[in-house]
Amino acid sequence: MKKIYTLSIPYKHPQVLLGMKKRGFGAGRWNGFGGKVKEGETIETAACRELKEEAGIDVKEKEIEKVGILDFEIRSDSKFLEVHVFRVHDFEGEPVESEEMKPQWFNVNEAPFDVMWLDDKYWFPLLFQRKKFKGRFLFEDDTKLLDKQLIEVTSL
Ligand code: CJF
Repeated sequence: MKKIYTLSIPYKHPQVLLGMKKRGFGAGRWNGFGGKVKEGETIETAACRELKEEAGIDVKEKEIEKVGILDFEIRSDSKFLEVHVFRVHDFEGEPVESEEMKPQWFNVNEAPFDVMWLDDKYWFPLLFQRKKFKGRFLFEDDTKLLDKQLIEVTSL
């Protein structure tokens, strides 16, 4: 079963806001903010909800821009994920730590790729080049990337 996820990354040049995931899937890694899209929710509504829940910030739907769609297969546990990536242009409130995430600003050139999902180093730089992308990543498990495809697209 394929599940749909959001992943939102606030970007105020030259910095991005990431969160250290404290529990659950991806714990111990820096990532954008996101999670599963629930029934009856649009992907955009889910993205804004997760930004509030995980980072404590208020984001309007007009302030998020879809920049990528990533398909993942994790073979070891037959997991399939479709992740919709959003760049967040503006928000209200100060980022606060939640039970899920500890937020921190990073310079775009100093993203902690060693402590992020293995796919991130490939598509993350496109976020800051005003590019849109589609990708497919095949993982054996959390720590082993077997295959990758990444293309730039004009529309998603
Ligand atoms: N950056 C990133 N976020 C993911 C997943 C991922 N790689 C796949 C697990 C192998 N890379 N998210 C999935 C869960 O929801 C948030 C984003």
